[in-house]
Amino acid sequence: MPRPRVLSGVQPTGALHLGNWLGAIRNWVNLQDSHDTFFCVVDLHAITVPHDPEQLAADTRKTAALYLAAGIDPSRSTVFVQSHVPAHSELAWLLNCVTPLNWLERMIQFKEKAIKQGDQVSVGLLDYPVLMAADILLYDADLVPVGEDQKQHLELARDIAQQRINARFGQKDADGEPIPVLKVPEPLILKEGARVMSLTDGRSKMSKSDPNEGSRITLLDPPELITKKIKRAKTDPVMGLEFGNPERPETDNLLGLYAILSGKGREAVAAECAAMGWGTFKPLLAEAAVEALRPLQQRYAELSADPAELDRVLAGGRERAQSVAQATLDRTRAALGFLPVH
Ligand code: AQP
Repeated sequence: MPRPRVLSGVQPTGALHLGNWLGAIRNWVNLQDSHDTFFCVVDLHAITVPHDPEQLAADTRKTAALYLAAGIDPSRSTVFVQSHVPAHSELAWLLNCVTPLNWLERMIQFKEKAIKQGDQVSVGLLDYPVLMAADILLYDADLVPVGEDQKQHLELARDIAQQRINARFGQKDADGEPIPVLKVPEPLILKEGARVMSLTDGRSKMSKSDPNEGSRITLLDPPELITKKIKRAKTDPVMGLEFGNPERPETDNLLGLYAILSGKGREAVAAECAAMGWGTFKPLLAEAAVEALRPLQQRYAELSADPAELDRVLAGGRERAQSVAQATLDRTRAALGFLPVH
């Protein structure tokens, strides 16, 4: 039995933070044992908001290196840069032409991000979910790990594949059974999938694009900076620390981080911190964060010393990704009636 295939990626839109690690990349590491894993740096998505070219190039390398530093193993996973495989852009165009505009206009993430950009909002931002559909569908992914914020986009990818491509352009076999053009992926809801909130507002998620750097701990923050950010993190004046009180989102978030980063788990942490004040708790959390990130930061430093090694990994990943993607693109082109290339 082939192992189920999983595809995921992160945008190189800035420094990766604890949310990206605990909510995404750390879970990918475990999937490598049981799944056929494809992880890409989705740089084409990164230009759907205004960007700086030098920064994009630097962040793309950094993001790829952080995948490896976090434990993604190129001998078990296909690690590549999205724009190195042109089939992403080409399939996105084919899917664009069958996707109703109103499906995109109702995407929540588009509405949220578009409000921030006013008149400057690009067609690319509206089209983001179609490119994401192309990313997933190109690799015949069985499963896509999704957080709450990406569920709507995965649903759209499924609808495009099923209703707009397979139902319209799929053939039937001799028994009248449909032969799908594109594989319809399922969401992979990870039990351990942590949602990490901002250090300055426990009701909004930790995010690369938050203008306040104090709102996030990035994976390459040095120990002193981690300690300083945690010291300044928003808290509340209530004595004793507890999980799950909706009036205390910051407490829930910081305790949750401590439970994961210390490896102690929620039950032990709830007992340990029940009577604690912030002055005792924050240094503990800071130490747990510094220690949890230490091995990753060490591996990152080693990788940075050998840029050619990262280039080799990305070239190998591109080659494998390209061969899978091209087969899907050719199948889709043929189904839509494009003349084969001779
Ligand atoms: N705060 C978070 N908690 C848990 N998971 C998170 N992810 C992001 N923030 C958190 C997960 O990280 C993966 C990659 O995300 P992305 O870079 O594609 O875009 P994003 O979700 O929009 O991440 P950011 O950091 O908020 O970036 P910006 O600010 O650029 O939009 C996804 O699996 C996501 O769920």
